[in-house]
Amino acid sequence: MSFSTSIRSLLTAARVSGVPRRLAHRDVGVLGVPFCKGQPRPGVAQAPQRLRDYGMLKKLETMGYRVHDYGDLQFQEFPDDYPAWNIKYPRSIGASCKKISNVVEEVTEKGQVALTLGGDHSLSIGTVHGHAMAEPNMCLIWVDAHSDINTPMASPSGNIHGMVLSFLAKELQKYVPRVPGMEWVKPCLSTKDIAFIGLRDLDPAERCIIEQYNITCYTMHEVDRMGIHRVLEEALHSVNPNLDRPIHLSYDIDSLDPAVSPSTGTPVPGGLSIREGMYIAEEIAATGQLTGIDLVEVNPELGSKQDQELTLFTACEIIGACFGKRRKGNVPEDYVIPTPAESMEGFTSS
Ligand SMILES: [Mn+2]
Repeated sequence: MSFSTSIRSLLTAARVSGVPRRLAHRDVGVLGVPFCKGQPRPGVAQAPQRLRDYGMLKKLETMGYRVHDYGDLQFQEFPDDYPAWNIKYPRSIGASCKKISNVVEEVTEKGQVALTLGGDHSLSIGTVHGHAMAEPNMCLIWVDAHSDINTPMASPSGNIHGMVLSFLAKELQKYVPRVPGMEWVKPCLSTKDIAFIGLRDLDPAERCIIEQYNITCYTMHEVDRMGIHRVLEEALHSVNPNLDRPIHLSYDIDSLDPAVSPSTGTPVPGGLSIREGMYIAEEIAATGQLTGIDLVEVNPELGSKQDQELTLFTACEIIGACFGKRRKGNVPEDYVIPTPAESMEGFTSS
């Protein structure tokens, strides 16, 4: 049986049976991370509260989940957090990510799906680390316009949100200096456990790393050439061929086209359509293995009011799909089509 036949039949079975293993617990642990120091633009720290106000967690409750909201994490201030090499705010980000890692590990061990609302993408050093501590066999799907795998020495900007994966991948440690604040990070992933989808803006070192370490990578070029369904089949096959590994989905809102998610710090044209973005979430949800989700880089203070609303709307649609909301419709387990006779019960004629 060829790989595509086997992964295709596994995916078909998953789509039909529908009830995700971990999602069957119906418990979601939500963590707000109002953090923005991994990149230069203020506003991204307001996203967790704005997403709550927009109704994201209510939506999950309506879908039948028990939502445990752990609120927004509070972070220690480091007044003298000067750069190490060119890396900006290493101590603040290091201490925050350590805290995030501990919370995500705890939430995962409780059997809850950890949903982390950012904040900028630097927080994923913490979420991926914590998830991997609880689920060592985990794999990672990184949906983003950028690959965020720059090494500190190669990064042109010094912003940690573009270096996340170099801190986490075991094979890349020879490129990573000792950074104050980051000493606690245990590289917990192999480059072969990572799959990228949606990339379209890569620095030279990032492209080199992806090629040298043969990292599974579907840029927008491959999405255009192959179609999103084949991209998902192949991406899942390469990191999770038997669909038996826990999945961490790190969803950067800038993976989507700025037409549907304009309020983000580093928008890049030519991104995923909302349909492709939803398809990715639906397919990964259907595997039943999705146990950790990050939603990052929503910046509700950028753009017009309409841009901001649209970005929040898009984010809520994507997260709904991650938790099993299907465009073909969802039927609750004990649902019965109502008949006129039953519908009359409760009405009294006077
Ligand atoms: Mn990113």
